[in-house]
Amino acid sequence: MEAGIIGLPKVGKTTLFNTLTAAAEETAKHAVSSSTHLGVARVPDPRLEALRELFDPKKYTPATVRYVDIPGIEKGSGAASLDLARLREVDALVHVVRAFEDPEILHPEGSIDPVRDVGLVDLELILADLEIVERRVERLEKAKKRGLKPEEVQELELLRSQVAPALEGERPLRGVAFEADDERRLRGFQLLSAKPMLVAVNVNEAELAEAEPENWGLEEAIALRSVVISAPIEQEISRLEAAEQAEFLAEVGLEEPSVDRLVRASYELLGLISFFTVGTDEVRAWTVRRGTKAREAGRAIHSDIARGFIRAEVVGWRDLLDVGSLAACRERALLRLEGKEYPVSDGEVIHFRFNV
Ligand SMILES: Nc1nc2c(ncn2[C@@H]2O[C@H](COP(=O)(O)OP(=O)(O)O)[C@@H](O)[C@H]2O)c(=O)[nH]1
Ligand SMILES: [Mg+2]
Repeated sequence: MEAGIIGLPKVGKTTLFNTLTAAAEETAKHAVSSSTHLGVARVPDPRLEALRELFDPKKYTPATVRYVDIPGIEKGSGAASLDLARLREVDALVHVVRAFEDPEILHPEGSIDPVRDVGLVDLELILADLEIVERRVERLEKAKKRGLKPEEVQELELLRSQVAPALEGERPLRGVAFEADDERRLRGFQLLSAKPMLVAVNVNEAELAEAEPENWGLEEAIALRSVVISAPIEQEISRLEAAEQAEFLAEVGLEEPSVDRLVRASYELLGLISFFTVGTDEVRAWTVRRGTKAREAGRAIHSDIARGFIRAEVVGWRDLLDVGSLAACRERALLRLEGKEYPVSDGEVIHFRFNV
């Protein structure tokens, strides 16, 4: 999965990107960023870490999310300031909004107001979408002379009756409930305001422990999920050794790094879950959509597993840790045999039996 980090200039996007992907891109107060950065974040997962301790494997492979750090969006640009081509490809958007005060860093609007900023950036996405939709409608209208295919008729109807009105009313498409067929029709357009969005509210260090997204009324904004972070603090945390990290987290009143919550929230936003495979060779997390059946989950590992699928041996990660080995789980009937239609749950350890 790939998420694009967007927002107004100087809100902490690159600081967050650096933390997530252990990169070191420029974040000086007065630097102007104009390039797009790409990095990979390991999905932090205490469950997988615990399994690693148990198996002491040669190889450890957590799930990953790719993040793209896009230069700041300028108001009124219709997202022209965006690396649009790159942004269209991402599965989800992480919108960083500024809630921190810092007299040395000018806010383009002159004041701190996360809800307003969410609206500003949404508007740029909406305008970029509207341009695409209007162009498509125009083309289909022209093609009417030669006669439209049934599929084109439906597409035109969808764009005219639902998509354009929402965009013209300045409503992001992610808040519109489309029928499954219409959603499929729209997918090819890669519309920006239709992408799932997570808002990362970047607050001052001092507010981190108490801050709730509700404080800004963000939950009422359209179809959003939000998490509170303090980008510089997160960066500091990520540079500490594990023991120091725990101490520091306690000091700032956090149970875990906020970026961990952010990555998990991105997962949930996209309806993704992880299942694990374990052994002394490798302990590994695999990413699938929620509701994926056992045989398809096997395909994430290798097509042979799906082809020659016999059974999935399934146990919850907690049970496996409590009991200490797959063999012991089997003895205590904690290891279940499931067929190809079994819907995999988040955090299950699976051993596939297959035959090709
Ligand atoms: N005081 C304060 N400064 C921050 C915070 N987050 C980012 N900054 C600073 O804001 C400046 C711009 O950050 P950067 O990550 O480059 O923002 P970008 O333009 O959105 O990529 C940098 O000097 C950061 O150190 C924060 O939560 N509090
Ligand atoms: Mg930047």
